Amino acid sequence: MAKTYSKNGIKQEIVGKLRRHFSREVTEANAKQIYLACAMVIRDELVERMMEAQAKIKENEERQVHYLCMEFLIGRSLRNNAFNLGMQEALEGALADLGYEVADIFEVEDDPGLGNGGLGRLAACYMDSMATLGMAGNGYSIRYENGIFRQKIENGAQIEQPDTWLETGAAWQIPAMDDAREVRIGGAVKTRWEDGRLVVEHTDYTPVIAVPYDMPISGYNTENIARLRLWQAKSPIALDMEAFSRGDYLKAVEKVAMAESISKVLYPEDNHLAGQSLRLKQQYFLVSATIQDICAKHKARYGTLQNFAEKNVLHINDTHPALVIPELMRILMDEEGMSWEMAWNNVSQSVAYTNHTVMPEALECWPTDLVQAHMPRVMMIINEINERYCKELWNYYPGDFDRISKLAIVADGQVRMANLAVVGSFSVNGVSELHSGILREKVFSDLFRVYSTKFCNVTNGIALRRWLCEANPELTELIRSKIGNGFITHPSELQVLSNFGSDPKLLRQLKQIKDHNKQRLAAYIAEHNKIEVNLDSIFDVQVKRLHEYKRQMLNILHVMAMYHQIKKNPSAPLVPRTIIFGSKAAPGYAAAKKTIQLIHSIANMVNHDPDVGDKLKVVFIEDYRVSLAELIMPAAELSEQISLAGKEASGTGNMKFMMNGALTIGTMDGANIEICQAVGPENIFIFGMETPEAEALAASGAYCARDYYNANPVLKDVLDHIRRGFGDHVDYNDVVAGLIDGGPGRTDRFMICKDFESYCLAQERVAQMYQRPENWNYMSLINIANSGRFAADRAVAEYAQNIWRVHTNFAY
Ligand code: 26Q
Repeated sequence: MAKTYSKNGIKQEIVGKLRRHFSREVTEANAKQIYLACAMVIRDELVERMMEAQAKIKENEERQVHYLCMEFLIGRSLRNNAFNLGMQEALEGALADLGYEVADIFEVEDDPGLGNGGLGRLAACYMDSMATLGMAGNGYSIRYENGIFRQKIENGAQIEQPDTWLETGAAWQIPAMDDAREVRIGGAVKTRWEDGRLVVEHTDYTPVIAVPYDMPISGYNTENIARLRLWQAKSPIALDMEAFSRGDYLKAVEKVAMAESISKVLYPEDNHLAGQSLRLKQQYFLVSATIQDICAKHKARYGTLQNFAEKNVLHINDTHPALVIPELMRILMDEEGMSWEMAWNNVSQSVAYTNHTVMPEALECWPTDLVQAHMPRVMMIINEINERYCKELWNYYPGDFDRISKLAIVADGQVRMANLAVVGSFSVNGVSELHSGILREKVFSDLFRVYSTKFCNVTNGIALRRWLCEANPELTELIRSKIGNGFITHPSELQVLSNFGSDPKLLRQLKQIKDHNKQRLAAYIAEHNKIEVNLDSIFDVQVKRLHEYKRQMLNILHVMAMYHQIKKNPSAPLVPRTIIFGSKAAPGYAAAKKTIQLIHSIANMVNHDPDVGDKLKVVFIEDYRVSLAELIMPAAELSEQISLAGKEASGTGNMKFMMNGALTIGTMDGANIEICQAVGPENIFIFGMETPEAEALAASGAYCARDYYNANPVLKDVLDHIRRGFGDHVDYNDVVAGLIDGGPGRTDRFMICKDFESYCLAQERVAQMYQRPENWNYMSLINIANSGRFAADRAVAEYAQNIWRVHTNFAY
C-alpha cells in the first residue's frame, strides 16, 4: 500500500533530497534545485507504484496494450503527478513553509516537447486515461534530445531555437540499461535454405543501441501507474579505434555521431511528410527496439511467442510505426522459426491502426530504395506481404489490374505505409465520425470493400483532469460545489450541470471565473507582449499548429475587416475583441511562416492605431506549448475551429476550449460536428461549406476565388490593403496572389474566399450574443455540461472495449 503524505513528511523529504543530491540547505538552494528535489520525492513514490503495477501485470497474465507513437507531448509532470497522487495540497504547504510559492516552482519545469501537436498530445492524454482506468498501458517513443523547437519572434518573423528540455525533464525518467536492445541499420542480407528452413544472415549493418528511459505515468486516485518507455540511441562503440589508430580522428567519431543522431531531434513537421532518411531510421529504431523488448518479455513469461497476439496489442498511432508489422514478422520467422502463416496470424491479430489525417501530403510513402538500404530484411518481408496480398486481391477484383495496383503496398518504387497498416492490422479507425466516414468512403474506399469489418471509429478525447481540474481549479471547484466530485472520474456526470441553466447566480459565477482566468492571461500578455488588453473584450482565440488547411488566414482577414469597419466609422459602437493567436510553423513551410509574419504586420498596425483604442487588439503568443495552453484554454471565450470542412481529422483543442466554457465558432469539420450534436446548433456558431459541398467544388475545378473578391467589397478592401502592405517593408503580394491570382481551380486551395462571407456573418452573431451576457453564460454552461463525452477516459474505454479487448474500470 502506498504511503500517504503529510505536509511535514514532504518537507522533510525535500530537505533530505536537497542535502544528498545537491549538498545544499534549503536556504542556499535555488528554485531549480527545489523543483528537482520535489520531482525526486514524487518520483520515488511513482517508481515504487510502477514496480508494483508491472509485477501485477506479469502475475495476472493480462493482455497488454503497447501504444507506439513517434510523439508524446506530455507537458509538465510535477503538478500533474502531485495532483493525481493527491499530494498537491501537502506539497503546496511544504513549499510555503520553505518560503516558496508552489506556482513558481511549477514554472521551473520545461515542457517536454516530444511532439508537434494533436497526434502527440492525444497520445499523452491517452496514457493518463490508461493509468486512471487501471489498464496495463505501455507507451513507446523516442527520447529526443531536442524536442519541438522553441519559437522566438523577431521583427514579426519566426526564429527557431533548440529545445533542451532534459535539464529539468530527466528528473522523471529512470534509465533501464539492462533492457537495452540492439537495432541493426543498413547492411546486406543473404538467405539460404538449411534443413528445409530459411536461414537469414544480416551482415555489415550498423549496430545502434537503444537504451530505454522509463517515465512513470500516474493516473488519478489510483495505485496503477502506466509506463512510457523512451528509447535513446547510443553507439555501441565510444570511438572507431581503427580509424583512430590511422590518425583519422574525424572518421573515428563520425560513426558514433551517426548512430546517436537517431534520437537527436524531433522532426518539426506536422501533417506533412518530409521524406528524409533520418526520419525513416527513427521510425525503424522505435519499432525494432520496442518489438524486441515486448517479445523478450513475452518469451520470458510464456516460453513461446505462439500466443503473442492473445497477450499483446500493438497500437500504431498513424502509420509512423507501421514497420512494426514486417519487423515482428522478421522476429517470429527468422529468430523463432515460425512459419509465414503462423507469424502472419500473430502479427495481423495484434496490430491496430489509427489514422490521423487525410491530407494527401501527409500520407507516408517511402522509396523502396531507401527502405532497402536501411532495413534490407524488412524490405524483403514487405515485398512478400505485398505479393501474397495482391494475390488475395485478385479474388475480389479479378482482372482489375488498375485497381489492384492502386491498392498495392509496393508500387511505383514506393512503400505505401497506409496500405501496409490496413492490411497488417485487425482494426483501422479514424478519430471522429466524419473522419472515419471519409476513410471508408474516400481515402481507403477500395480497401474498405475488402476489409470492411476492420473499420471503426473512436472519436478523440482529452485528459479531463489536466485540462479542467488542473488548468481551471476555480471552475472545477464551482462544478464540485454543484454536482459533487463524481465527474472527475465519470465525465458524463458533467451533464447534471445543465439542470442549473436557469440559476442566475451560477451563471454569474461562471462569468466571474472566466474573468479571473482572463486576468491571468492578460497579465501574461502584458508581461510578454507588452500589450494591455481590454478585459471587457471577447477573448477570441485560435491556438494550434500553423497550417493552410486550418485557415488562420480566414481569421486574420476577418480582423482586417473589423479594422476597416472601425476606420470607416470610428465612433460606431462595436463589441470589443482581443484576437489571440498561438502557433508554430514547420521551419520549412514558407506559406505558414508568411502567415505568422502577416499576423504581426496587422497586429502592429491595429494595436498602435489611436482610432482603434481598446476595441480591437491582436496578440500573438510566442512559443505556444502545452503549459501555455493550460493558461489560455480557461481564459478563452471564443474558440476558433475554422478548418475547411473535410480536412481536420478531429481536432482536440476544440474539446479543451469547450470543457473550459468557451463557445465554438467553427465549420462542420472533424469533431466540431459532434460538439455541435452534443450542445445543439443553438449553442455553437457554425458557418461555411460542409464537406460534400467543399469536395464537389474542389473536384469540379471550377472554384474561382477571384469571383468572391469581385463580389464582396469587404473582402476586396481587405485583400487590396494586404497587397499594398503595412509600411513595414514586408511584401504580401505573394499571399494575395496565392488566394486570387491564377484562375479557376488554381488558387485558394482551402477556399478561404468562399467561406469568408459566411464566417463574417457568424462572427456578427457572436458579437450580438456577447452583448447578452446571461445568454452567453448559459451557452457556456451547456458547453461545459456536454463536454464529458470528449474526455479521454471515454475514448480509451471505447478502444479497450471495441478494439483492444481488455478490461477497464471505466463506468459509463
Ligand atoms: C510524418 C513523416 C515524416 C515527418 C513527419 C510526419 C508527421 C508528423 C506528425 C506527420 C503527421 C504528424 C501529425 C499529425 C497530427 O497531429 N494529426 C492530428 O491528429 C489529431 C489527433 O488525432 C487530430 O485531432 C488532428 O485533427 C490531426 O490533424
